[in-house]
Amino acid sequence: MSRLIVVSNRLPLGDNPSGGLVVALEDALRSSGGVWIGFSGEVVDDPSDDLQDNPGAPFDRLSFDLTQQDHEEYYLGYSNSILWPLCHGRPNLMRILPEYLDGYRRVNARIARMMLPHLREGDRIWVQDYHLFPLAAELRKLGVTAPVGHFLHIPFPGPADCAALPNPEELFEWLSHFDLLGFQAQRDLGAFAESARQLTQVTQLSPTSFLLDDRKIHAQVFPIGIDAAAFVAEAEAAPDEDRIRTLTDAKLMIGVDRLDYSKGIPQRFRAFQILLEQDPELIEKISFLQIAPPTRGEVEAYQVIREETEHLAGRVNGQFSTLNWTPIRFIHRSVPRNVLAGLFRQAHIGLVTPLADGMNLVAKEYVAAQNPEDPGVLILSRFAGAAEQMPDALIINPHDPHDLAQAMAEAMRMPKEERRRRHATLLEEVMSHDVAWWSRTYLRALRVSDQGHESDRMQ
Ligand code: GDG
Repeated sequence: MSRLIVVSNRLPLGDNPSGGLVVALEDALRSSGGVWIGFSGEVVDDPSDDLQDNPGAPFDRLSFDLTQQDHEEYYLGYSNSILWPLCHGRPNLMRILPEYLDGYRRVNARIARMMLPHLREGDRIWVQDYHLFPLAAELRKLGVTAPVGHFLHIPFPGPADCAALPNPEELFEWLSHFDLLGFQAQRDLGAFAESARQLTQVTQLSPTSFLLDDRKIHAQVFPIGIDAAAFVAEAEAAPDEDRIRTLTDAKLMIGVDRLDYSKGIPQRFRAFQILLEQDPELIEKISFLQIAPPTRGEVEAYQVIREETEHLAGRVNGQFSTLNWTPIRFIHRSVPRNVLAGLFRQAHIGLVTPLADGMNLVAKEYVAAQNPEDPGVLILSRFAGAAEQMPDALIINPHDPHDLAQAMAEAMRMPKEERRRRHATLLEEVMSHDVAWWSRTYLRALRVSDQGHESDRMQ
């Protein structure tokens, strides 16, 4: 039996590792006696170079700690102050320091070394996300010939952005050691092909296979989904006492995002301000709830976005609040998942307006949570990967506050008939391409790409 080895920056720990990814991979990991490897979340002075076992899950969980320096250079530095802004089209927010790249290389090399004694003949390795681009190259240096796949959860940068990296050629060198690259959307596969063409030696052999630095790799689109059936059940069971109450009969509009500059939260507040200015009939008729748990607070760009959003929400509230109504409620904390599911169901409008986003799972959760008899309206940015699969949402340009305000007005007044028609198509998509479909399809493609390589090796 071929074991599945998953490697991600963060190991899912805790008693209730209920993230969609965990649910999706649990079956594959359990049935193949698989292993999940990742960072424990502990920053320590003198971390062990042996992976630590974390019992309590139906598969093996092996973790490593990081030093403060590793955490700053590999995680906050190269991953989140260079790659994250770059992949989200914001090279101006990059902070390039040579030690970030050194730390990123060093930690990936260390993870590969720590993995080695745990690998067996026949294993398949699936690496998650942008923190671990060099991992296959490091494993190959140590003689590992197992199939290694990568899935990128965020957008792939186009040539102009890639060229802003301190090491664009090295990025493609790293990628050339994977057997299969998985992307969220056609947009990303296209950006990868175009960036590779402009910045490195590449021959495209077919729409999904490339000769990159003389190594054959496959690259395909696998849009990630949610654990849809479970989310529907969660929304149906959500406790009534967690519903939002207002003194007016206002309809709820909801946004739920980590407080990240890629998510377009200030643009939402500006659009909402325009809506209330242009359509005063909607005063006291619409109430906007924005839940935005903090994230990566050590990175300066995140401190800036926090101040900007708080300032804007205060300004809109100051301008429009009445004695009975506050237009924006801005919650800068995390809310329990079942409460979130109930709020999605209650909300007449789901607002998903990132400036750039790999997929955006909130769009899919909002759709799954609706009552099909009387569903709400999803407003979705054309720059979310999800837009490729969800054309029946109201698709908007988040940079244009007038376009967004117009969509809010349209959603407020959309007849039930149209809401039901749009929702039925969206729900069908969310249910049929759920997270289990995603992992099955990816792992099948990894097997096929490895068979292709085996026959190449035999020729
Ligand atoms: C990356 C890519 C891609 C948010 N606030 C609370 C809460 N959440 C949950 C949401 C959703 C998840 O967090 C966020 O997922 P997203 O997809 O929106 O965004 P990223 O975190 O940026 O994820 C993204 C994803 O990877 C998967 O590939 O879709 O494009 O950037 O599930 O519901 N959950 C709870 N309380 C909160 O306050 N319980």
